[in-house]
Amino acid sequence: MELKSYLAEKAKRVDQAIDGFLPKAKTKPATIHGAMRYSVFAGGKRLRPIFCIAAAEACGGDPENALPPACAVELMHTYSLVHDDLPAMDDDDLRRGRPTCHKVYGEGIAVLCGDALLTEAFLVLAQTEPTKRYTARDYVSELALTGGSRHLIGGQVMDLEGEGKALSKRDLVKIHEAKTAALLTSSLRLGAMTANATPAKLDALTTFGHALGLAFQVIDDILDVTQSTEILGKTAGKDEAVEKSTYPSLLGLEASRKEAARLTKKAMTALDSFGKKGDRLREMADNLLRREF
Ligand code: GRG
Repeated sequence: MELKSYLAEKAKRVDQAIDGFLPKAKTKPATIHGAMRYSVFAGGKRLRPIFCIAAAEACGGDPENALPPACAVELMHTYSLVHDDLPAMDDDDLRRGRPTCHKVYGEGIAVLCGDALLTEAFLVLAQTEPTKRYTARDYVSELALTGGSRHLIGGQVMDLEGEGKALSKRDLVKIHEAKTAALLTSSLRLGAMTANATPAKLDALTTFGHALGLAFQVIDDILDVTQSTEILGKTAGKDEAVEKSTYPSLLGLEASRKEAARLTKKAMTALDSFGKKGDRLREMADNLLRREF
């Protein structure tokens, strides 16, 4: 199947499953369920759930068994975006091209909406079938470790505390590991766990997810520089009011491009043990880094 059709088909299946898991919009109190659905069904790419499903397939598993963790990682991702957009954090008015949750529902409901999505993520994750090697304890530990203060939240703290300061490359890498690479890696690992993957396969996916997540961020930073200089008369947005350390600002553009290439190669090499079964993951990584996904 062509990648484009594969992505569209999997995104549709994930959306159907999330729709089935979430309380209906009219379930009382309707405001919170409306806000949760507004935030989740806002046109996200479903990158993490599709990587979760593709990892299950690469390990010989049934994609349907990977649906609960696939939905759980998307719910956790959406919670992080809703909270990240709040006035106390990034104070953004738009997300995925639409008014942010707090702009539509108010700050109090947006805080609760994020909390509810995070809680729901674990309720959904609990529906994952155990395999010979992995039980509910393994699934929950995987996602909780990533979502907690050691990774996702820790990364947000480092980001908040680093605002207006010149960060080292080491600090920048730590932030991207925590904010981007960790959840991508757990998505892959959870999918593989539903396929009863060997620990060696989980290790390979950890290396792949980590390198891919970092490469994604380096490329994001490079595009920020190269694309913004092309836009004439661009007015500074809220993000630009606070000077942020980026790969190009720390290493320069050329070294950043080399770093992106090094990380991309590392990600691809990590898939060697999958042989042809890793082709879909390779294709997705390639498209993600070219920003065609
Ligand atoms: C715990 C409040 C809190 C925040 C955690 C994830 C995060 C930290 C903040 C979100 C902001 C951000 C830019 C994170 C980097 C991760 C990233 C690349 C997010 C965008 O993900 P996409 O491109 O978005 O998959 P869509 O909209 O397609 O789902």
